[in-house]
Amino acid sequence: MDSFSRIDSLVKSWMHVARSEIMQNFEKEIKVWTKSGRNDLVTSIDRAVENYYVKQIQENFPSAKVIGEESYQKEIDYKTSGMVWIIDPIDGTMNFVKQQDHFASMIGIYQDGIGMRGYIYDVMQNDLFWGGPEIGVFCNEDRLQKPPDRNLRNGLVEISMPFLVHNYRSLQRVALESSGVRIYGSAGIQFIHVLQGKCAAYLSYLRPWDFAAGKILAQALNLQVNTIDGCTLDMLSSSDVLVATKNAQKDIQCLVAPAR
Ligand code: 2AM
Ligand code: CA
Ligand code: CA
Ligand code: CA
Repeated sequence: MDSFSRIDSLVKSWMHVARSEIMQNFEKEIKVWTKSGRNDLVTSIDRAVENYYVKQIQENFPSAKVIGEESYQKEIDYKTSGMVWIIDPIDGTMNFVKQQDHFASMIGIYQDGIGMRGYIYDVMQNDLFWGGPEIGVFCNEDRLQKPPDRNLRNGLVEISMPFLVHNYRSLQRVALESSGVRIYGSAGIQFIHVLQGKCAAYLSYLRPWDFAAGKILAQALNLQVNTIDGCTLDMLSSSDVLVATKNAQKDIQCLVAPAR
């Protein structure tokens, strides 16, 4: 098993290279394609950053398995044993295209199903959040303190647009009970807000690469990361996800309607 301090310096250097590539490409024309629908985008930069990470991982860790959003193939029989890297090259692609802001690059590393390292890079703020269970969480070189255990009434919540407009499991009740709702359109950026204590909870339907890194970082700060009902997330399955302080999780679970 490689020492994780070596892995940390490698991953940070790759993410810094990816950031430079992204920043340089703002000057050029970025190709954009739709995937499942008009709001589900992928760009030439998503693909280039993912290919770059995969190449680096394969060169440095030839036995590791790699799952990336843009190269994910359903038919591959992924196993959680050994070292598994889960990549979201650009999280918040719509923001990347429309705003050139509020997007993140994310990598999560699991060893035999246990989260070892998460990295979420807020590219435009140049803030790299990284860490894991043994070392805690850092923003660049500064250690993050555990956020206050706010209850729902005293905290902002971030709820994905589909959940809120469709009132999924009566989540509008949660919105009304909270201090207010914010929606940013990037799971990575919204994980960061919970890590920093800027909001008490984040609720969304997420795929493995959307939560792989954030789950590791949030749990290292005593935050709760589960399904809305409090079940453990399967690292290879999509699911509804609640990231929250312990108090906000309790409050939210009292308000949500049973799953149908
Ligand atoms: P993405 O940009 O990497 O696709 C808001 O859209 C957030 O939800 C983003 O973090 C986005 O990640 C994620 N997301 C998950 N599934 C999505 C989908 N089908 N369409 C758009 N965004 C999705
Ligand atoms: Ca996407
Ligand atoms: Ca994503
Ligand atoms: Ca993505």
